[in-house]
Amino acid sequence: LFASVELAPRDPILGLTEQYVADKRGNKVNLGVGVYCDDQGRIPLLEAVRRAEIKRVEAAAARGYLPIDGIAGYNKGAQTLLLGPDSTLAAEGRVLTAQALGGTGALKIGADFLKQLLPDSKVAISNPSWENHRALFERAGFEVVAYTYYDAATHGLDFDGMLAYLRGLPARTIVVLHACCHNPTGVDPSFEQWQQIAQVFQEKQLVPFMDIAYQGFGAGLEEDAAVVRLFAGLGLDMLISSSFSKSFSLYGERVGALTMISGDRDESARVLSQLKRVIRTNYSNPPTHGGSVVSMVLNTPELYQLWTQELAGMRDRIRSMRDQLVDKLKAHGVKQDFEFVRKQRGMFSYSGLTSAQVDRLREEHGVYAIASGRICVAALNSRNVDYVAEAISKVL
Ligand code: PLP
Ligand code: TYF
Repeated sequence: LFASVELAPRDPILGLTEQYVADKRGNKVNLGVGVYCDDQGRIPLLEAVRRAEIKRVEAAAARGYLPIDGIAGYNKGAQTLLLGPDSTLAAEGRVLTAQALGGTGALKIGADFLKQLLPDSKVAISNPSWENHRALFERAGFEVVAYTYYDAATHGLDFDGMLAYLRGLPARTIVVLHACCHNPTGVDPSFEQWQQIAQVFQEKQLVPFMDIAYQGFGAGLEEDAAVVRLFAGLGLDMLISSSFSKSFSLYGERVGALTMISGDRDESARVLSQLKRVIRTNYSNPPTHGGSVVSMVLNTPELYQLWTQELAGMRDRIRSMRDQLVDKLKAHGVKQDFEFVRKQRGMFSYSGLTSAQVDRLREEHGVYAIASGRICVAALNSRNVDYVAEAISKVL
């Protein structure tokens, strides 16, 4: 039966972590995978999460099946993070949210839903984009193209190129947008640029599928949702996949959500009924624990307050690591300009290192980065940043 099965390639990012784990050197540093580590180099358990988990265990809650679309309070909380507490769209019943298995799960149920609705549409992702975007939408049956995005020469956005590409797409093309903290480049459009991008979506009737996996890691929870609110405010029907993996440091609990904004309450009810069908035939209903914990944090004022403080702490620590990396590169005699690293947002930086330099970093210094030159700034800490800067100075 399985004799003809071919060996599939490893996920380039998760595969690198396997290599890192097997590395016996004591000074190794994993800047590959997008995971936030604290200054001790550990994945933190947030205090807000810990308190919610204790409450949950003490309550000895039953573990029956959840509704197909998950926990109502979780969904409302996820929606409020995106649109704010006083959203008119939500009040009008035009917004639906379903708990999903991480941001990936949200993208996948969104993709499966869209394939039924728009079987002939293409999906456009940014060039470059998160490793899994292309594969996920192709698996769902779509042809995937890539829109102009990153400009290596400026370490910034090729905004004119992006607009021109989007303008050339046929109506109803599904366009995946990173709402903030672009993965892998760390380069986001400015709000003024987003306004122009939104205008193209209106004019050309493109379908926005926003991916927000790093809300709170850019400028702040509210600020990072500005693009979602901009598009929603213009009356664009859209899909949004949220991930709480990073913002709650709950990677393995698979906490995410799919939100869809439609024309009216009736449309929304029909869309939800079809989305539930997609979920039911995939995994029936989501798991209880992670969703309950996130829901408790989002809906308990003291825990919410604590969480936003902890999130701000993570955001500030990453910013400080960006500064320290740039300063230490200079201190190690690097003449190349790395100032762009300070401007990039979120966990990642497209460092401009070539794949040959990335190989040398790994082989000679035990510093792991993605072949594209992407480094996870959130894995730097006060103990390894100098070592990493020195290693980079040696391979440049
Ligand atoms: N989208 C982007 C842009 C990401 O970087 C990630 C990272 O994991 C995801 C989606 C997937 O999120 P999750 O880990 O919650 O599935
Ligand atoms: O880009 C990253 O590193 C994170 C983690 O298949 C990740 O988004 C990477 C690859 C993957 C799933 C998650």
